[in-house]
Order: sequence, then structure tokens, then C-alpha cells
Amino acid sequence: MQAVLFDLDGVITDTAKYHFQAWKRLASTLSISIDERFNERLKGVSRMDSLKRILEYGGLSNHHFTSIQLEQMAEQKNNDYRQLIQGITPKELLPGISELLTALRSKGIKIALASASKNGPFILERLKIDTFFDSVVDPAKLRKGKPDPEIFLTAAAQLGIDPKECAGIEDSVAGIESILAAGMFAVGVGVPENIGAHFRVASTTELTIDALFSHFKH
Ligand code: B16
Ligand code: MG
Repeated sequence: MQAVLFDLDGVITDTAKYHFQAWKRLASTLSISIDERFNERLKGVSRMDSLKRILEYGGLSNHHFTSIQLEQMAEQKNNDYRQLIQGITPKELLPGISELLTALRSKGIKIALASASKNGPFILERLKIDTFFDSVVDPAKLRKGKPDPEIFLTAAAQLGIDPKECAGIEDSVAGIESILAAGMFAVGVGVPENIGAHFRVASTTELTIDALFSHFKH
């Protein structure tokens, strides 16, 4: 194992609650009501695809809107979301993540971010962990989102590491599929049993460097 590729939301920190608040507000302007259960379907999904899922859920086809209107709605959600994440502090790191980053660094293992979020770099800075990352994938440059392997393969390529030597850590089903399709070792946080993750943990506290090394297989 020469590199660990991290998802952000649900692995490093819980930004899902802020995404939910911002989407809920946008949806209410369209008379659509979303709940936390529906929010599960937005995890790991890009901003525009999330908006399309919300419109569909509310019985509104995205074809009713011009692309400019869709962009405006996505921007409005992002402005609200940006306000909500301004106050993030290192206290919002999920348990065990800080220790894992420190241990990986001390062993010379490369670290990259493979998040669908365009706000990823800002959040890493707010959490004061940006200096641990050797590389961050820019999701704006990708052709396909998770479950396509592109994001994880791009992270490995940016690091110059063979995908077989990479472990990817994800909390979403689409994310695990993306890691598996990239030919990497897939670590799932709270993911269902039947999706093929190589190593599953219930909580990020179980993500120790020893656990990763002892389960890692090519
Ligand atoms: P943004 P991840 C994903 O993060 C979130 O889970 C998803 O809810 C969000 O829509 C997506 O990032 C895009 O985020 O609007 O900030 O660009 O799990 O891939 O780290
Ligand atoms: Mg996630």
C-alpha cells in the first residue's frame, strides 16, 4: 500500500448535514419537501446531479427549466452551503482521521482527496488538514462522477502511484463501486455488506494504519 485516497463527506467530516440544510431550503422555494432519508440518495452525487434528483423527486422534470435556471438554482444552494461551512473547525474531523493522516504521513504513504465536492480544498483548510494532502482531484475537470472510476484513477495518476498500490476510503455505494472499478483496495465506512468492499468498518475510529495494512490485498 503506497497511497490512501480519501473521500471527504462521510469519511473525513460530516458535511452531509450542511448539504441537506442548503438543499432543503432550495427545495422549499420550489414547494418540494425533502427529508433525511431522501438526503441519503444525494451522498457522493455531484451538485447538478443532486439538483436533478431533487426536481425528479418533487415531480418536476429538469426539462422544465433552462440550463441557466438550473445553474442559478445550483448556485443558490452553493451560496447557502458556503455560508454554513464557513464556521467548520478541526473539531468536526470524524474520530480517528487526524491520527490516521499523521500515521500515514510518518510512514511515507501518499495521501490524496477524491471528493465530488468543489468545496473540498476550502473544507480541508478549515479542518486544518490541507498540508497532509499530496494531491487533490479537481472534480470540475472530470467527465464522469462516481461510480465511474475516473476520480480515483485521476488521484492515483496525480500521485504517480499504481492503482493496485492504492486504498480508497468511501462511505457511499457509488464511491465503493468507483474504487473497485479502478482496481483498488476498497475500504467502506458504514456501507452495506453486499457491495464488495474489501474491508468494512462501522466507524472511522476503526480506520487505523495497522488495520489498513493488515487487511490490504492486491
Ligand atoms: P459540492 P463526497 C459530495 O462529497 C457530497 O456527498 C454530495 O452530497 C455533494 O453534492 C457533492 O460532494 C458535491 O459537493 O456542491 O460542494 O461541489 O462524498 O464526494 O466527498
Ligand atoms: Mg462521501
